[in-house]
Amino acid sequence: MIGNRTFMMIKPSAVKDGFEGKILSKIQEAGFRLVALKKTQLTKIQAGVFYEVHKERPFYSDLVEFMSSGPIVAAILEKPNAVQEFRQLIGATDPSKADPGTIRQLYGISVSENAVHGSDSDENAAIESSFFFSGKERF
Ligand code: 3AN
Repeated sequence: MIGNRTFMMIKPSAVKDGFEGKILSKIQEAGFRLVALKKTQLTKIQAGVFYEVHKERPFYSDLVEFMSSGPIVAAILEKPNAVQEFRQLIGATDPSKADPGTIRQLYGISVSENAVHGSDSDENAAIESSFFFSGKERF
């Protein structure tokens, strides 16, 4: 069964640049409903746990450093086939390779500072959502 929820984060660089409103409005215009939303800052330990799957990759420590460097905006989004639909809306990991009009093409700076994170599977969407939100914070 295809899930209808995904998890996303607006990364510290895009928050610093003040793109939260523009990005959220693009997400809503694309038909996603906001189930949960918060602005918070990850500690290094939390960022390390969140990106644990990338532990062996050479960019892991820079990624943890960057993701804990400033506030982020986290959200749970709802739409049929949410994971795939959202990844299409954000575009390729490298903003210079992302399709025109995608969030990463519009607001990304580099492969690491690529504006947003989007879950890559229904399973990870559930794990990542629970990392940030309790049941009482979902509507
Ligand atoms: P995506 O976020 O598109 O699913 P992943 O899962 O391959 O991409 O990578 C997770 C995060 O790690 C990316 N969002 C990006 O910020 C960072 N990342 C991926 N590849 C690189 C790289 N070669 N150099 C620096 N950061 C990277």
